[in-house]
Amino acid sequence: YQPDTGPRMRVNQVGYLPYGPKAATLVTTATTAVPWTLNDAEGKVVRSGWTRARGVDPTSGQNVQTLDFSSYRRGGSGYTLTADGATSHPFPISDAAYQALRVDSKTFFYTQRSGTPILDTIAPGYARAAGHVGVAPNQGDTAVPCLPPAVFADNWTCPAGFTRDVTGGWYDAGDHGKYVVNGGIAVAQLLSEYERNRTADDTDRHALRDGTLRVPERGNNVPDILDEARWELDFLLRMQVPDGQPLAGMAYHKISDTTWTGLPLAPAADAKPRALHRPSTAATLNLAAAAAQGARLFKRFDRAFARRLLTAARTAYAAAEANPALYASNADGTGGGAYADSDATDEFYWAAAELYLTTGERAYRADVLGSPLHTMNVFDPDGFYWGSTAALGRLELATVDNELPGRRSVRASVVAAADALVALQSTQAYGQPYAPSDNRWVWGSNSSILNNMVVIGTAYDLTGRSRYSEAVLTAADFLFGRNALNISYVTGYGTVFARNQHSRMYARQLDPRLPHPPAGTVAGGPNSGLQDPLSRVKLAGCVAQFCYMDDINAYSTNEITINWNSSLSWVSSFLADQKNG
Ligand code: 9MR
Repeated sequence: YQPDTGPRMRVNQVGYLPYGPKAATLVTTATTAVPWTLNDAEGKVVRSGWTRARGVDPTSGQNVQTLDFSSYRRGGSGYTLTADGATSHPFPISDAAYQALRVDSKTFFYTQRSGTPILDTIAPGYARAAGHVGVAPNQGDTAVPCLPPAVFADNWTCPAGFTRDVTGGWYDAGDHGKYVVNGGIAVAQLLSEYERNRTADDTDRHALRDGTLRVPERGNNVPDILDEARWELDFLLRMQVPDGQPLAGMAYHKISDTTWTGLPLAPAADAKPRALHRPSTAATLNLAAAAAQGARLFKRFDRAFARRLLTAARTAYAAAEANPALYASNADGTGGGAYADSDATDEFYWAAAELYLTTGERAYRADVLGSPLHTMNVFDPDGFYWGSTAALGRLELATVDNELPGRRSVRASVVAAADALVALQSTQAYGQPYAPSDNRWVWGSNSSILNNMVVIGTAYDLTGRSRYSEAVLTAADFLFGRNALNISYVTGYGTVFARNQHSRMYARQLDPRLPHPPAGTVAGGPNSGLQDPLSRVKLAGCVAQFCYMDDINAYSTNEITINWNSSLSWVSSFLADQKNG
């Protein structure tokens, strides 16, 4: 399999900011510097210089050179870069480069909504019937039974005839499952984006406004991003085990079909039985963390809802303390993702942090301070994700006002992590702040990159130092085309972009009547693990960045998920705020 990687000059196809950093990467056989030119739309040379030889880049196996044209600041469209006989895709230089993405990256959540019809007036081209509202052929999610307990080694069971209404929420990804650990981190990231708009200096407060996004709740005097978040929070509340049931207060780990549904398949056409899965400590704490954060932020808009959230968060946290090691199993991955985890220390830390930030109570503060993670570096350079959530707690403790003793070192730990990432980034010829030491990129590597950008962006918010905002902008170049495959990983953005991501709804590749994913959808990205049958065959022997293909069946490299788009959402908001460089 030989991907068409287009011109050897690699740029950010979405564009550069007039006052931002501007770098590009050239794939070449030349081992010493070569001259480059920047050309305007008429082909006139407007700037020139010499490249810097970088040798063989391990993440691609290519011999590459880089160039920097940051000093050129005139806005316009149709610019190209030329060197060594290669001319890049055209790109703009514009303050507006990321404005639309900030909105599009969130429309994704609307079209992923379960339990409600998707309206063409809100998402043109994406209208569909409500999924899983108890209308045939659907069997859920209004009365979902528990999975037969035989799947688990322990004795968890539900009383005969027990069912639960778990309608709503977002479909997790390209499948029809809804998973609490992943829903928790995704909604938390949207909430953090909102909260950042209140706490950070350098934002235009976009997330604080009503009427900014494509959501049906527009005009209800609640910021639209909170409306979208509430869709998931309401679902998370339904996933809490009710009083009187075994493990009351815990959260069911997930609800999904009992066997995998095929592709393509609209949510409303899913005829398979669905089931609740045994509660887990991790799901319970993710619910506690997200609900505690939601309680803090919804207080000014809906006090009753905020109270419900806080009660749910407290109850969940207490239930997790009583059941601290009830883990989801890797064996439970039929019909839905396993999302298995065998350590909840990080989830405890994150949940305690949110409960402390919301309530200020001593018990939660003591749990934050007493966590073994509190004094550790929780920032893995491979990025945080659903299985490793301590960084979310640390970022919150650093940015949300609080009186935690030792707060300075909390903030310093974020800046130190960002410094390490910026240092790593500077060694990378493609400019991504991600380079696993074994050169094996993980499932969802684009979200590793995006979440590392969140850490660096937070350091900018804490310090105001432009080296951090510039590092985030440079990292964005990678996602939008300055990479080994010369592809923008975000649908609808750039000249050549991912559009055949694994999804049962947006399966245009399989059925021309269906749409591609909506603009603003990020693909999982290169995955050295080749964990699906197609990639295993087509990408055998691939080097890191080449372990990706834009094919709907390559689900381990090319899926869509709420937790990856939530990272994109936070980052796109940060990028859109950097209008002046
Ligand atoms: O995002 C998940 C990734 O971190 C795991 O390595 C992978 C394998 O367990 O699963 C990913 O999550 C998928 C889930 O299992 C099923 N729905 C789609 C998710 C995204 O690919």
